Amino acid sequence: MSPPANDLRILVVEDDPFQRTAAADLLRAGGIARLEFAGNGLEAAARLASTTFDIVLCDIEMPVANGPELISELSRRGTAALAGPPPVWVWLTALADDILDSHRDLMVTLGFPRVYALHKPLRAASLAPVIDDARARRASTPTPARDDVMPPDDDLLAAMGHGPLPGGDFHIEWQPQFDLVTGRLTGAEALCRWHHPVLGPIRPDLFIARLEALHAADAILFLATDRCLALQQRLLAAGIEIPLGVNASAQTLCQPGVLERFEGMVASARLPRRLLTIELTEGFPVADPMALSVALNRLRVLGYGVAIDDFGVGIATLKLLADLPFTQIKLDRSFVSSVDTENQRTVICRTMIRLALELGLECVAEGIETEAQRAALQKLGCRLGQGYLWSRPLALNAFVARALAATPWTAAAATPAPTPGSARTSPSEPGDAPPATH
Ligand code: G
Ligand code: G
Ligand code: MN
Repeated sequence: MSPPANDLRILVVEDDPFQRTAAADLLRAGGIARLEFAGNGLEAAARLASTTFDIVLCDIEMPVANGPELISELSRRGTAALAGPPPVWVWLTALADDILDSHRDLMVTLGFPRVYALHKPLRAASLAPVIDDARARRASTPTPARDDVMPPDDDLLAAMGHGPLPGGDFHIEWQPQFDLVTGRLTGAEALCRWHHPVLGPIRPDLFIARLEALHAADAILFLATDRCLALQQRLLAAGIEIPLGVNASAQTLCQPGVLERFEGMVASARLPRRLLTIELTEGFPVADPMALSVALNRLRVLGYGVAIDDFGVGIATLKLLADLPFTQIKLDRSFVSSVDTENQRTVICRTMIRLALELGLECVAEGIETEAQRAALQKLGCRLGQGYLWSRPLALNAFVARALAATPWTAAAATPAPTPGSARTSPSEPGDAPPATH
């Protein structure tokens, strides 16, 4: 059961005595008894380090140690910043929406799971959901999950088959992609997973970054490709013809011999190359732009699709898009997640979608979680997407079952509408009939 509101402990960070009294009156009228105050960001940081709060209501504009300075102080203090679990955080200001949004994102980045941004003057109606949220959080005893553990490199290399120890299981999961308008299955992305024998599932961004640093990430490209080819045989046998995406960094694609081996695998499987898309991941910097351009052009000439992953984040810049022969743009989740709520991001999404359309590229929105996001993206002209709204990444058999359930199926209906300038949808592309030998 949720605790009563009067059990909540709230910190109000506010320099102005009038505003402070107004907030206190409002909270006390709502039954909150345990109220504490700080007059600036430094006082607030000291209180947070010694006491556990359920909610913090924090002004952004303060003459001494304002909102940004408080963020910086909390970041500097690291794990010592908070005495207990993170409170529900509320920014209060009369400043413009973009500043509120930006402050909210910063707190999320700092690790605060629930962050609100409210305009002054504070009202009971806007505070009610915050109080409900804090009560619900108190009621559910949170189990602090440690999901940031990275096993030693030896385990990783062993799991990749490079070392003497059994390092656990690497496998691929499949996240289906859908037509935002018709709801049809249009493809899937292969995502690598590592289950460590002792520590359990390891976050992909952690182990993939280590593999990149060890120059060993080519192994997961080959693993993903191998599984893609096997899956494509099953899908084609069932009459299902959808492209599958595999991720690879610039570093991996530029490694000598990698493209040859990749192409050799696809050629032996006699898979039409247009049914494979290589997603250039955003994480690893491009050391040799010329080599990357050569690699992507080689893939295109052979008939593969090439996607710029997490567009707008990391290395996935307009410059990269301008220089390289992509066939698909993948809109990063960080933009998609607020496409329906934040004006600034809606504009950015609309512009990126238009850019894709005008360049004749497919546009795939990533991380769609709600119907509102889907509808907003559809309205902006984005045709394809993936995300928890439809499905998390699935184990092989679950994905195949889902694909089969989506039949009766016709290639024409499920393939995204051909776009001018996109070589992927042309029937005469060289990828259609790979040679048996190479
Ligand atoms: O599902 P998710 O948490 O899996 O993936 C986290 C990140 O890891 C994403 O940025 C994704 O692109 C990347 N990733 C997942 N699988 C692979 C892979 O096989 N190769 C590479 N290079 N990156 C991958
Ligand atoms: O390759 P890329 O960075 O785009 O990897 C996709 C990542 O996003 C994977 O980690 C995948 O598990 C994750 N993901 C896919 N759909 C969703 C979603 O709807 N919400 C969230 N939060 N993550 C998602
Ligand atoms: Mn990807």
